[in-house]
Amino acid sequence: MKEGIIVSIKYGTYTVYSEGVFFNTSPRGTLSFKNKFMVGDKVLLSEENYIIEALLDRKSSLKRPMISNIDQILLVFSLKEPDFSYYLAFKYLTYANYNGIKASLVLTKSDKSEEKEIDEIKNVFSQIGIDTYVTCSKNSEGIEEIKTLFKDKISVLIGQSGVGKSSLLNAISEDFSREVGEYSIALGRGKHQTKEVILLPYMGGFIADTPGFSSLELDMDKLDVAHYFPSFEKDSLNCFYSNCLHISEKNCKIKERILEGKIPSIVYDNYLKLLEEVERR
Ligand SMILES: Nc1nc2c(ncn2[C@@H]2O[C@H](COP(=O)(O)OP(=O)(O)OP(=O)(O)O)[C@@H](O)[C@H]2O)c(=O)[nH]1
Ligand SMILES: [Mg+2]
Ligand SMILES: [Zn+2]
Repeated sequence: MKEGIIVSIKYGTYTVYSEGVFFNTSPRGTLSFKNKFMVGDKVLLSEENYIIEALLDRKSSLKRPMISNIDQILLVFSLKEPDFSYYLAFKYLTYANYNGIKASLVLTKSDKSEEKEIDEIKNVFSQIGIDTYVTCSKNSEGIEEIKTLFKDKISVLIGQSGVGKSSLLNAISEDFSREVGEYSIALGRGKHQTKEVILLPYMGGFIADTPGFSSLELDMDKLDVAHYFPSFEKDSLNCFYSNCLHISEKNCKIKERILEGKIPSIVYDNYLKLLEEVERR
């Protein structure tokens, strides 16, 4: 048997990458009844006919976008068109944290933004230990730096439609030839150009291009948010109440840190907003 990884699933065709070769195949009948395969799945192929014979254990998996065995998430946000949103950034970071996957921020379209705005965003996220990379697919700013992140890892680009995920991939390597869509000012979003998750082999690892989504429904409750909100994880374990929501409970470690000025107020404001959203649902 040959080990490989599913890089795309489209119209019943499973493309598996193994030892530098792409195989268009499908799982053995009984196997596809038992399992729902996803891009990122490690599988075993028969040496005779390259049929998928087994699904190997998943290290991790995400529902949206649907993908498995991810080492890192790059949350892609444009500075303009669409405008950067702190709220969405915190929401996606909470989602990544909840799923136990390391996430960093990639800001795109730096050609459309002011230095001052970029520094402000970087400053907020560096205070809570999140790496931020600034890029431009038009003038190649930050592209060389970002290339080094992908070595030997499975990385996924996640972000709204039109932020420039596919453009970023094209800037990283001409070989990718990803289709790029227009951002519509009238609609305030991209045109959902990328329709399927696909893994692209790169520097001993893979980068996933994914469809942008316009809304992310969190399947978390308030306590999950209170625990997995970026930079809350460690301290929230030391709050007096184990179900502390860090609002006005006594001996709350998160509130202490805010009063000491160790958490920027924009972080806490967005936390309260996310709690509210989860409660409304
Ligand atoms: N000015 C500028 N425009 C950019 C940059 N990167 C991407 N764009 C434009 O943004 C629009 C959307 O780019 P895409 O790469 O298709 O965005 P996407 O995130 O892949 O969108 P979906 O596939 O719909 O999720 C296109 O018109 C790009 O030309 C950039 O760095 N600067
Ligand atoms: Mg795209
Ligand atoms: Zn608390």
